[in-house]
Amino acid sequence: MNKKQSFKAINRFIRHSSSIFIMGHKDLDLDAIGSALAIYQLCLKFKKKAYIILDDTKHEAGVQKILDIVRDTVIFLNSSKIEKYKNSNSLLVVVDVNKSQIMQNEKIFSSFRKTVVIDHHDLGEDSVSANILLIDKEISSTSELVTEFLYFYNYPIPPIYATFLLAGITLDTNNFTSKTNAKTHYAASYLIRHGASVKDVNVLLKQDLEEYILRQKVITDLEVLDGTIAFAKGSNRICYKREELAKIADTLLEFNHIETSYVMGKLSDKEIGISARSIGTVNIGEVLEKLGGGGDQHDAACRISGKTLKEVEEDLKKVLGEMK
Ligand SMILES: [Mn+2]
Repeated sequence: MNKKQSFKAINRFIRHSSSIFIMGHKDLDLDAIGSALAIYQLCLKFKKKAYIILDDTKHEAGVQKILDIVRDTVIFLNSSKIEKYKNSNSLLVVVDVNKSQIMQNEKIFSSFRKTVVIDHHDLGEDSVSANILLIDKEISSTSELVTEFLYFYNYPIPPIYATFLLAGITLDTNNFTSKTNAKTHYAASYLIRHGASVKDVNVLLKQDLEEYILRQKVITDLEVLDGTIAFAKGSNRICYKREELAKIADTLLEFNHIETSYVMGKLSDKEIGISARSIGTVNIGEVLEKLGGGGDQHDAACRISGKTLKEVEEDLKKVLGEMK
């Protein structure tokens, strides 16, 4: 199925379902919540019952702001409650993720008879098989993909939802500096024409000062390998969020000569995370695949259990050495 056919199939699917459940990945980010809410408001426009499945208990600052804004108009459901509202004609729309183990709830995907996945991450062996699988791994973000769907049909989008989608695109492109092409800017301009506020996007993207300081500390302890690879490692005493490691990796690409960045840190006492970014010259997805992770030439990550930070660092350096 090409993209247009997928758009049409998704449109038909939503219109012919009795109720629509929308779900993103664990640890929602602005791209996932922005896409989910845009689909949600479309379902309401079609006079459908719609729900957003939300199991996360803690939220990243920008996501929390959005949840506070929409709380009174959007129905969020914990996945333990969905059975009450679901029937055989209910549709599950998954956004910004295609692997069940990182969805808000790992188990419910298979309980739906009708499923759609809309995502910009590469498929892997453990990806789910949905009735409609709309994957565009060249596109910046799921928010851009959803925006494309909206303008394909010329569906109106309320300004506030346009702002959320623009925030998703802005986050995933690191302020339009990576994975951005003319279509990304077209999507952004479409959203701005529909009332998206760049000023409000900046508020949603404002960072937490303490987290910023924590990230700066990781960067001060940086190694540059072969003149182009930035390699940073968190403190052994601190646990980091995956998004924090990703943000540090993004930042490192802003410096002269740096083409690839690897940032590793403890996610918990049992788990080490690595986040990698590249300007596109190295397939970092392939590098991290060797350690059990995945991704593409811009964006990759992995999580490793049962090893120390030092051991993971050695493993990664060994892989990098072998791949030269
Ligand atoms: Mn995304």
